[in-house]
Amino acid sequence: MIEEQLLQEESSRGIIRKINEFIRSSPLNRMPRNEDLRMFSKPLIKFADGDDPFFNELKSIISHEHLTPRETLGLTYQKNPDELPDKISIINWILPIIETTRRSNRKETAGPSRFWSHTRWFGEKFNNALREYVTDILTEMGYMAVAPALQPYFKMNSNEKGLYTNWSERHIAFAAGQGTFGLSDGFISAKGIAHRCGSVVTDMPLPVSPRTAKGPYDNCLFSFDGSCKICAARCPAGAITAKGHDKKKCSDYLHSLGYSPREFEKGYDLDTSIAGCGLCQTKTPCEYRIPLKIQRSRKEK
Ligand code: B12
Ligand code: SF4
Ligand code: SF4
Repeated sequence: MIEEQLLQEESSRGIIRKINEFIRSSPLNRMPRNEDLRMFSKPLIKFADGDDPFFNELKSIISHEHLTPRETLGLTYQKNPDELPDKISIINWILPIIETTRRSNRKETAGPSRFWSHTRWFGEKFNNALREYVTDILTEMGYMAVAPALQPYFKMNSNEKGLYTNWSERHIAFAAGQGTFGLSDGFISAKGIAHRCGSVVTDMPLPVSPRTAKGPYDNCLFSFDGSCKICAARCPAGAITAKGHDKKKCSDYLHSLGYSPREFEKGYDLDTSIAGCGLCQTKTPCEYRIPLKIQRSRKEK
């Protein structure tokens, strides 16, 4: 048993080392036209148990279509999920957005800064390259591995609340103990809410990271003591209220920014088809850390 644990620890250290190196050295993690800037800083990497009962709960929290990790491996390798190995793991990463980008977005009030928009577009291309890289290193070692977000069966649908997918990276991050949601719907990790995240499912046995949050909104000040709501005040679409985040309002606003000539008039050079926004993720107490008030109260306990 102890030997198995040591092996798992060693495997996890190897994976963490390789991901860190990829983030440091990949030319895809460079800000277009500002090559001296990396889009993301050192990641937070954690592991979830693929058979955590939480994944079945997601079928009611998100949709019955949301896949369990076992289902994704089964679909990819055309196997019955029950015939897969006993231990399934998930590797989850949080890619913190660099300070230069966050600072540039803090100044904005109507739409994203150019750096933020480029991080939305080119940063996600890098995130996809990382998904592929992690899948490749695992399969080269003889393990099964899949990045569900890159699969042909990855789907985006909508219901009365707005858009949703059958593989929600934020809920995977929650399962891996990376943090919790906030009033804005954004995911507040130890490095805050301004990040992008991703995951890979594998049969490589890995040590499960502990999930310390008691509730799904523990890292948000509004949930903590009813205060803050700064994200709501920052949102140009009026999509955030004490009741939460209106995905449809948010999504309509983002689409209105997508190709808006207004952006060009303002001197932006977006050259992307998706603008993003993220005003609710900058100039907030949760931007790059868990709000200090919450951190202090945890230390006192
Ligand atoms: C569809 C989508 C959108 C839609 C809808 C957003 C949404 N809230 O779902 C629109 C177009 C509006 C959108 C906007 C943005 N997005 Co978007 N989007 C996605 C996508 C593709 C799927 C999200 C999904 O499936 N949601 C499912 C629904 C059901 O979940 P939800 O709202 O997240 O979850 C709520 C409930 O489940 C609730 N809940 C209720 N009961 C319970 C019980 C428990 C136990 C738990 C845990 C939760 C829970 O908790 C959640 C919060 O309220 C993901 C990528 C991915 N594959 O995950 C990126 C993603 C969520 N987007 C991201 C980003 C960055 C953005 C933007 C900032 C745009 C930008 N880049 O500038 C904005 C921010 C909007 C916001 N305030 O959250 C990041 C999020 C990073 C973060 N820090 O949170 C993601 C993860 C992309 C990525 N790879 O990093 N997005
Ligand atoms: S800005 Fe305040 S209310 Fe909004 S998600 Fe962050 S901590 Fe929560
Ligand atoms: S909720 Fe949507 S529209 Fe509002 S600030 Fe956040 S990303 Fe922008």
